[in-house]
Amino acid sequence: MAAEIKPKLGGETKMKTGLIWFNGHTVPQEEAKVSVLTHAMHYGTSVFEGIRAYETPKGPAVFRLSEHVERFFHSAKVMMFEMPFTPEQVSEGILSVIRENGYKSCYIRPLAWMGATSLGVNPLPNNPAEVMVAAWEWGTYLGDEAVRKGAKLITSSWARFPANVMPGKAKVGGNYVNSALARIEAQQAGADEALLLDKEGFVAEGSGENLFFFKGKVLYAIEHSVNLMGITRDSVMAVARDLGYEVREVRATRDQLYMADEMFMVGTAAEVTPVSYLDHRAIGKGTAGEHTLKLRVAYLEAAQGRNPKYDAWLTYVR
Ligand code: PPE
Repeated sequence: MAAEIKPKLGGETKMKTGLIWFNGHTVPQEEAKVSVLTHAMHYGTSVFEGIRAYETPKGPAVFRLSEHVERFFHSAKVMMFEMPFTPEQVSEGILSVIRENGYKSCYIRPLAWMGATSLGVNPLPNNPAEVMVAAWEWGTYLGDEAVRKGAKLITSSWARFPANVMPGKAKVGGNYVNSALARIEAQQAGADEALLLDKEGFVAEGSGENLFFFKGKVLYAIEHSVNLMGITRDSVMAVARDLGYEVREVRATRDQLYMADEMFMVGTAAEVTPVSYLDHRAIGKGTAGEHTLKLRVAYLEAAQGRNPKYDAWLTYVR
């Protein structure tokens, strides 16, 4: 006799996100449900963003909202999604989720996906896309210890996909199967995060972060090539130049990273996270680097509205 299987309730999750902006309306999380025949669930046909809002002296503010919303619509364009909302409406949805949940600071996840109108690989019968915005309180991405002592990385056996295999500059759900495989491998190996190389063996990016390293006081940013054009990367390069660092964009090899004085990862979720070890080799002193920590402080000052110079990056939630 077959064992009794107790199905989990649809939409059951341990994550508490409060109110969600779901196709234009704010609803409780329990009501923001989709069909099991959702195209995106079968084929990864979704696009998303990761955005942070920070507590500032003038109330909560979203960091680089317009750049994130622009990338969201660009990702949708790559997938030929018809978006049923304008960028202004999605921006307003983002602000309303923060406002209505009463968050002081949070991580925001806009998602657009191909719905359940039809199955079969071609997604376009599912146009227009469906859209939601959720938000939750999220602390450090890789844990406080990784920020204090530096994260331990391993190079993944999974390569970052070439530009003619997947659209790496679009934040497409399906791309993250590659990230998830790398992240699982890192976790199983006892590391905090995975470094992915490109098909030629050059350094690409982390499973969810762009990479930088220091040689002396020169800051090297891993060039875009196949990587996501990170908004944090752009912000950190600007902040570093303002602090007087020389910044160069390079194509680097993994042994070049072993020889670096400092290394760190950046992303909306990861912010600026120092790296202490790569493939069991200490980077510099094997701890969080001094210039890295200086950049982390300056980046957070900008994001948290504590440096008026970067006020144009903030959208206040009113
Ligand atoms: N590369 C990848 C592959 C990536 O996913 C991110 C963001 C970045 C670089 C940095 O991009 P930006 O956030 O614009 O600076 N990763 C998001 C998803 C994290 C997750 O676990 O989910 C993020 O940081 O929000």
